[in-house]
Amino acid sequence: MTSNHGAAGPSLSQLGWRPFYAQQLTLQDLEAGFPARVASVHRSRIDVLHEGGDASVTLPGSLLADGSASVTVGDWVLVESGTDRMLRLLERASLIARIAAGSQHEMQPIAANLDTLLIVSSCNADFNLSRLERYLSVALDARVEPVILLTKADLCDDPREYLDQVAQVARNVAAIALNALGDETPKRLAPWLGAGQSVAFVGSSGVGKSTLVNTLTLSAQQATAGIREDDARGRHTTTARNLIAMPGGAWLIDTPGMRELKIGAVESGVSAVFDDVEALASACRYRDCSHEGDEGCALQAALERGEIDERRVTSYLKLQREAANAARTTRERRERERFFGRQYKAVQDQQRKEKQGR
Ligand SMILES: Nc1nc2c(ncn2[C@@H]2O[C@H](COP(=O)(O)OP(=O)(O)O)[C@@H](O)[C@H]2O)c(=O)[nH]1
Ligand SMILES: [Mg+2]
Ligand SMILES: [Zn+2]
Repeated sequence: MTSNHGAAGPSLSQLGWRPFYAQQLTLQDLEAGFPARVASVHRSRIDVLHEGGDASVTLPGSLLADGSASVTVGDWVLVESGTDRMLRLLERASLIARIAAGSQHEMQPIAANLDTLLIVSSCNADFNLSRLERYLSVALDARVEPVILLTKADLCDDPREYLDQVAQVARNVAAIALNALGDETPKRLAPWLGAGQSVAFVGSSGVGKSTLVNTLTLSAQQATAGIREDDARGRHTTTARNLIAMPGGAWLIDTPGMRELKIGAVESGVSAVFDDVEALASACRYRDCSHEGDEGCALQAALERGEIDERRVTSYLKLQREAANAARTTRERRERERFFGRQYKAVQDQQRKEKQGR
């Protein structure tokens, strides 16, 4: 990445700009403002990168009411020229969201416009197909390409055993066994780390995510683009960026939310990951078959014939249930909010009438 202090920043295409976003802007839009990519989100402001360098941008009031939750790292926004106010959020090519911490079941965007989700596991006790299926569901639901990285290949006898298992649950997904500390690692990941590509790492703690980032980053003598302290007027701005420039021109989205990814309403992702299971289940006698002892259950029959793995069916049912619960609680919350919104308005109307009547 270029310096933050010069007049010129990276080009739009280096920032990940695509025709998909350009199509959303009219000539008037481009006269009023310029596109910028969100590097970090604060309470009432966002830090962005754009062709001119970087900027601190004011969020519009409509977003503030939302706790600025609706803009997230990786987003493209239109920023007003001259005022540095955000005018508009552009439609996302992809979005990873999770259920927000706490009990409100609110969906919280975590990373927008990712191209690749690098799912990290190790060739050791961390290796767990059901966990991989969980991350795959998140990626496919978000319209992000998953790539599976199996670290610590140098510590195990035969990494192919792990790769073979992965191939059975993720037929069309790239999977690579590697040593996260290895010299050849940057080259092996290069296909997903080209200019303007946006990636994020997920995986349990200890599997080698930080090691991978270090290996990839140090390979080009690139320190982090995470901190800046500047401003001619002496205002101290320390900006912890969550959009980190990688050698080769890719962007790493690294947020706390990314590190503790919990599954949201990713039903279509679950369907995509388990298309083989769903194909079998479509032959169940009852459309609402629970696949847990119902009469005429095609999944149970396939299990008995040994045509499908019990672990995979169990994993499918579990993820499907979780995703459905997430969808239901989110829906209920929205309905509750609408209900209270109406109640509130009714009370206000009543009070106004009483005032006028007096
Ligand atoms: N030998 C070897 N050690 C690794 C590999 N990947 C990670 N480690 C080690 O595993 C430990 C945890 O890695 P870390 O990157 O902190 O995991 P994170 O929690 O996913 O960020 C560190 O001591 C790493 O050096 C690998 O591929 N080979
Ligand atoms: Mg780490
Ligand atoms: Zn069934």
